[in-house]
Amino acid sequence: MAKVIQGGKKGKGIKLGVVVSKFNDFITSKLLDGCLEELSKNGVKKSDVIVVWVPGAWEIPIVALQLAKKKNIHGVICLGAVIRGETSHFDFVARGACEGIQEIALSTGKPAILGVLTTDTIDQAYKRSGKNNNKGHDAAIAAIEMVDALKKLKKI
Ligand code: INI
Repeated sequence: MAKVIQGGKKGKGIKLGVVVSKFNDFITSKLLDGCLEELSKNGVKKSDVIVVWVPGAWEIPIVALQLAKKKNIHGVICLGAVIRGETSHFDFVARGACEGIQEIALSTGKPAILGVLTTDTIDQAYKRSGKNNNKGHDAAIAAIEMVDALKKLKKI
């Protein structure tokens, strides 16, 4: 019988950092609400979550890295909204943020969850930050599951 490992939705005792960008805050504040609500629903204590606001998605990785390096933080959730404009700026910011976040996970061994929307339009961003479809909510679940899965992996 194969040994199967999967992270559960057990948030109790998990300490997380949440980094959220001010740029497009009409979207990112909704991602943050969805994220915090879901963390709480799954047993993560409010006092175990630290939220840091940064200017834009470009600035997310440096702060998320500092948080992820801390002993008492199990993982970080990164929330942002990069919306395509008329220039290639979008591509640089989106790629820098996403690759930076991935690098944090690989260099620290802690989950760094990608909750940065990269959309062509504001409408697409709205659709992914609403009550029923909210990527902040998905990011919260991913963080809890990953912390649990990595904890289990350490034990084998
Ligand atoms: N930052 C975002 O979070 N989303 C965007 O859509 C965006 N665009 O399109 O420019 C954006 N730019 C700002 C960037 O993240 C930095 O804050 C800025 O360049 C200062 O370093």
